[in-house]
Amino acid sequence: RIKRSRVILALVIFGVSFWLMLYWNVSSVYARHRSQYFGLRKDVIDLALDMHTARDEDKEEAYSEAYLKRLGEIVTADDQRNYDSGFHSHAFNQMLSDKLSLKRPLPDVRLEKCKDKTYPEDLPTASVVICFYNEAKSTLLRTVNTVIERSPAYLIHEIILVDDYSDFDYLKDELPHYIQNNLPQVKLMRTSKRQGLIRARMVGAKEASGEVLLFLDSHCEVNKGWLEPLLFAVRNDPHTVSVPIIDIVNADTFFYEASGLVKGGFNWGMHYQWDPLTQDETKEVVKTVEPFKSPTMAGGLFAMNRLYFQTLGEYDSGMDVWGGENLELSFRIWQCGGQLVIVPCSRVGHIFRKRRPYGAPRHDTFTRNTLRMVHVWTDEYKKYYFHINPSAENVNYGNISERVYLREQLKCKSFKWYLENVYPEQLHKLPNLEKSKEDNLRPENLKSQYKTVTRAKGLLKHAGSGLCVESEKTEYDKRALLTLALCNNAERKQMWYETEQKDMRLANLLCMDRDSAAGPYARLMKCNGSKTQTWVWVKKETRSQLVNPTTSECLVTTGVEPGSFLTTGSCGDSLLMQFSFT
Ligand code: UD2
Ligand code: MN
Repeated sequence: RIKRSRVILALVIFGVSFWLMLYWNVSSVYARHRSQYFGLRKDVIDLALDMHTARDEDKEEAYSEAYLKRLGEIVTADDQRNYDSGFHSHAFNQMLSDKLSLKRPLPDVRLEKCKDKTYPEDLPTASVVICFYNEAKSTLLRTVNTVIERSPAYLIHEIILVDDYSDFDYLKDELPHYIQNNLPQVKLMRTSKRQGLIRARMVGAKEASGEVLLFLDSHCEVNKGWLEPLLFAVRNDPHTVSVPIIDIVNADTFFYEASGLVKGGFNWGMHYQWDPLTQDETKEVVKTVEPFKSPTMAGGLFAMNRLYFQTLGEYDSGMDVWGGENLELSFRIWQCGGQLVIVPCSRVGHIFRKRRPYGAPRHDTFTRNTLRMVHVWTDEYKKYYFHINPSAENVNYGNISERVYLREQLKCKSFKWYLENVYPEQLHKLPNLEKSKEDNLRPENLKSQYKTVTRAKGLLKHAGSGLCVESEKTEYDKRALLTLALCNNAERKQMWYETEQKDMRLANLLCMDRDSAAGPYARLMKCNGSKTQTWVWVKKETRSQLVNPTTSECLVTTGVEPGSFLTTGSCGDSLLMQFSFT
């Protein structure tokens, strides 16, 4: 009997002290940090990972895919509801974003040479202008916080937030207080009706008084050393507009992915596109890490001398909500005597989403805006746009006389000049006016528009097994994987084409792709020029490996028997990672 009461007593003491300790621990952590976070839920794990206090291995962990996966796990029904409503409002994983620190560590993905580059101290100061419409709090504040954390304070003249008449209560009510109490360098403005991002940027630019305007989207994370090289490019020549490399913050996983070296272009539907640099251009950039010229910009992120922005005609205020302004500004810069460069040492992450979560008061602002641009800047080349887009002829685009006048005043060059001197690649891709629109968009004809140059053709042989890489199918099937098989010269499904764009095409049709979002294995996908389809041979001494620049990982097999799959992994000396092209 004595024994039993002792056991019970011991259990009670243990239980009480356990709960006390737990309570004390959690509540003090919350108390210390609650005030900083504008009502955002803070994960305890997350707190341990703040930039300044984290150990290096924790930082590594904090941006690893595994960590983000754990944090983003949907466990309860509440999680599910939260997750769904986040996607509904923002088209990204808001639930996960809300759990991540506002200044979470990011991998330093700059080219090696960028890391020890220095810049003069007398750089011009920047007014950072960020417009937003119904943005999520965590992504908006992460944009602002990373700018403050990762920029020398004396270079930030001010940060101007332009609320484009958002409806969300936390933006209308809480945000002004939060800023007043926590962010003295931030000015918050609100438009008196929905303007769209183009006019909202003009509102912000009017308020600015720094030497340089620096525009950002409201869901960015600037990375280490992002600011100085952008400002340096603009300081050296006020008619230069500089753009960072835009890295990818994955909308589902929030994983930070480095972008490859690409420049901005467009197609004849007047959609922006990324064009890979040629091999020689890439070599040059890796060697010098100097800014390189780009025919167009994506639109959201750039630095521009403020007075130059004004004299060049700001933006076309007749453009609504979204779209077209990026090509308009790009053409205007080049045709009217300026230049546009991409600065390889400056890196900013941006959440790219699959759809735009907001509507527009007038629908299809993209076509309307593009028409305004096409009629002012593209001269006789507009016939190619209309050939691809015949229905655009009936769309009303308003009055453009002011912009036509601006072009005369600035004595700008022709679009022909622009194509010949800035974007000659596009001259070879003019749609064929003899053929119908449908014919022009047919894949076999697109091939001539998006011409690829084959560098080599042959079997892709795996050194570890002596087997060759083939696909379970040569036509597109998202379940088909790449596997090892006995080499056979006559097999179409083993014939690889290595192109000038550094993709690997099977049977000259589909591209080897290692998109982690699509699954853990390499497979064939439609060729799209993305970096998950870029493969670079790295040949050193006895090594000969295929490296995917997205992750800097090497192509590797899961085994040495026929039927083994292909994936990528950390590069090493293993024979499993060695391939040759025969
Ligand atoms: C890209 C650009 C974007 C803009 C657009 C074309 C990048 C990374 N992004 O689209 O900056 O050039 O192409 O027009 O290059 N916003 C408002 N009011 C609105 C709608 C949007 O203020 O009525 C804000 C929005 O909160 C965001 C920014 O404008 O901060 C850009 O909008 P987005 O992120 O939806 O555009 P995105 O990245 O698809
Ligand atoms: Mn955006």
